[in-house]
Amino acid sequence: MAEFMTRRKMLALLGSGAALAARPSLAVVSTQAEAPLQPFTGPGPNPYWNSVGPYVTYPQKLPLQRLTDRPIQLETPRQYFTEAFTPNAAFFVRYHLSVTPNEIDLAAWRLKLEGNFTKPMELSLPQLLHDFKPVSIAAVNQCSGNSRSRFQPRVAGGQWGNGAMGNAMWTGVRLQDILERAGVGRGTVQLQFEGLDHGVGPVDKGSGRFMKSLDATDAVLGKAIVAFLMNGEPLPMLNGFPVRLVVPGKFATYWTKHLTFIRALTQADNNFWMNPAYRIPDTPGGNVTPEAMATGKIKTVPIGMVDMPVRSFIIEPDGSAPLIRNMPAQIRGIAFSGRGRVTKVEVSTDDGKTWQRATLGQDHGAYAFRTYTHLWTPKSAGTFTLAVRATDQTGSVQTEQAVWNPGGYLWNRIERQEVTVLSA
Ligand SMILES: Nc1nc2c(c(=O)[nH]1)N[C@H]1C(S)=C(S)[C@@H](COP(=O)(O)O)O[C@H]1N2
Ligand SMILES: [Mo]
Repeated sequence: MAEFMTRRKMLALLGSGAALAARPSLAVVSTQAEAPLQPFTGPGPNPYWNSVGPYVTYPQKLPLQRLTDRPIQLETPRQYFTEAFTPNAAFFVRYHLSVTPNEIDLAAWRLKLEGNFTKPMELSLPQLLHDFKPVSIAAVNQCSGNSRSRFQPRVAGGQWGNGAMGNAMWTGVRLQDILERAGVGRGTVQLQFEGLDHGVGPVDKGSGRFMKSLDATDAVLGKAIVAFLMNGEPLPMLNGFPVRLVVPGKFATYWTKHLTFIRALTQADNNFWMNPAYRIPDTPGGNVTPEAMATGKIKTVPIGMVDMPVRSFIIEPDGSAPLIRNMPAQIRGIAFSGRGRVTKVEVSTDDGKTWQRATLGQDHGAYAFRTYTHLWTPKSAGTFTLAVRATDQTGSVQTEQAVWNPGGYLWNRIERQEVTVLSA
């Protein structure tokens, strides 16, 4: 019977039995063309959670989803986000330049403090490890362009799904302790950070060195650390071995990997990676329209001027298997904010019409992932749309409002997951 139905459908599509016999493969093509393709990476009702690249395995890494290979950009698959701490081997990777270090001679390596310091100096790794008091902080490293593929209209740049983020326990030396030792000179307006990677960068932009700067007056400098451990282990090479800058609450673009140069600047940094790259409209929420942007009158500021907005994610269920009516299902995932700890996570099982408070997991500090769980027993069969929204300490709550800016930054709309419930 089933075979007959299929055959009849194919015959209808092809118009005649003779054509079917002659070219059987056409039937498959035609049937697929009948149903519109799901949008893989947004926008759309239920885009893939991750990007769509193939799984690739780099040294010290589990199979991750490749966005580009030069520069190396790898996304963390969804299943790793059920836990508060992202395993080092699963942590996403983002570079801008094609030449990245494969090995580092630790005996020769120095952290160089240059420019307007009263005592410019070079610190060896043993000095960093022994001369300063180590501190630890759990903090989320999230790419400014995380979830960029959701933007509508689409914007240029890596079409990340949601996996350009990760939380780790970072251990290292307070940046402030290092700066004090070198003595930040009078008239220093910014501190610039640079690693060991290089390359040509975007053609003709003078951008072959990835340099990022923070204002000398930015309070975040007091929270930043020069980290040599990630979840208690040396950093994977691709995540910045031997040391990287950790800037709690700020987007990852300031979290310089392979940190080797710290420069005290007496003039604001205007290199390509500060301007025009990584800038947001100086508007509420960094939001703007393509039309307004096209006027050329919108003022922009470095994305470092803002902290990461509150976000939350549904990790399970992921829609890959049906739920069963009257059987309890665990809805779980993570939430975080760069602006203050997550105070509330709410889950909806009716597409955002009503909300229930989820149970929060262990508090690992204001800058970490906070896990949540919510037990749901579907009472009927059918298709349901789950949604999740988080609130942070500042009272900021996720909304249905989709942000738009030309860089594809700051996405934090309420996330959804469609699930099917069967009647057992
Ligand atoms: N040296 C160096 N540091 C860097 C970058 C880079 O290209 N080079 N990219 C930044 C950006 S934009 C991101 S998203 C994070 C990614 O960190 P990860 O690769 O450890 O996940 O590194 C930041 N630090
Ligand atoms: Mo990034």
